[in-house]
Amino acid sequence: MSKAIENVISNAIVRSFSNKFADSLTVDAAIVGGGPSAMVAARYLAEAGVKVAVFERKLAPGGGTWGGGMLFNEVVVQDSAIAILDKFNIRHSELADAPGYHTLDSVEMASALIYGAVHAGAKIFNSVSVEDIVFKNGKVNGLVINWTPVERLGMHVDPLTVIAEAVIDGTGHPSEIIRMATDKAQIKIDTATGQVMGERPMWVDSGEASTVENTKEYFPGLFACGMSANNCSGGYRMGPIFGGMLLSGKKVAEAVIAKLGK
Ligand code: 48F
Repeated sequence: MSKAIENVISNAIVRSFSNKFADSLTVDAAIVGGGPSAMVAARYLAEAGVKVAVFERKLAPGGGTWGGGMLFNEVVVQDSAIAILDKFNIRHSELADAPGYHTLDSVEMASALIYGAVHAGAKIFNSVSVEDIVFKNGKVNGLVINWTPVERLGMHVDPLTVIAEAVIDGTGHPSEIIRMATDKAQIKIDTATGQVMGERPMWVDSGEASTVENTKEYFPGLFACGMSANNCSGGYRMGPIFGGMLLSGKKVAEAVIAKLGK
């Protein structure tokens, strides 16, 4: 008797997903959050031959990209990050009255960043929340993960773990993973206070520069990029300009590649 097509479909999905998931339980780099800095990092890492998986709490990766500024779905990127937009084939147009600044469609940007990361070989697991870190022998060794619906419903279900040489906190404004490390593992991170310093109010050019400057390894095995890096080091916020996020993603990838000797 030939298999029912209903069975063929279900089997294919379960097998294919299980293979992908099982293979991603041990990676070189695990990224938490699927925002713009993370997507750029994932692509550069994958292209360098680094085995990389991204865990994103929401159903749709892309983080704060989709909504542009106040739901006006356009964002601004400055000249310094245009090469990254071009690499992802994201179209942009320079402002006639403010040379050096470009507008682009935020939906095109979000979807192109995600596609670029996956197509380069990064694995993205959506609707997965990181609820803890693996911390062994004074080093961050991986992530503790569970389904977001389990987290949201407060279900009493034990998580699974991912082992990684490098963990990248791309969780945006809250720096969730670095905070877990300082709170639960009681470590001091590489900031002026040893703790997460917290984001300051809006100052666009300062925030853009400090996001990139503060993208680094904060503790052995634990890196931060994007708004998470800015928040860790007490930088100013910058709103819907994304050059700093894109450059931060590239910078964290380079730091991880150097650390792993890839
Ligand atoms: O905040 P987010 O977009 O990351 P980003 O790369 O970019 C920031 C900009 O979008 C914007 C900005 C630009 O000027 O200020 O805010 O720093 O995306 C962070 C992603 O991380 C996910 C969250 O759902 C979001 O999509 N995330 C946060 N905590 C967790 C997580 C967690 N514990 N587990 C999994 N995903």
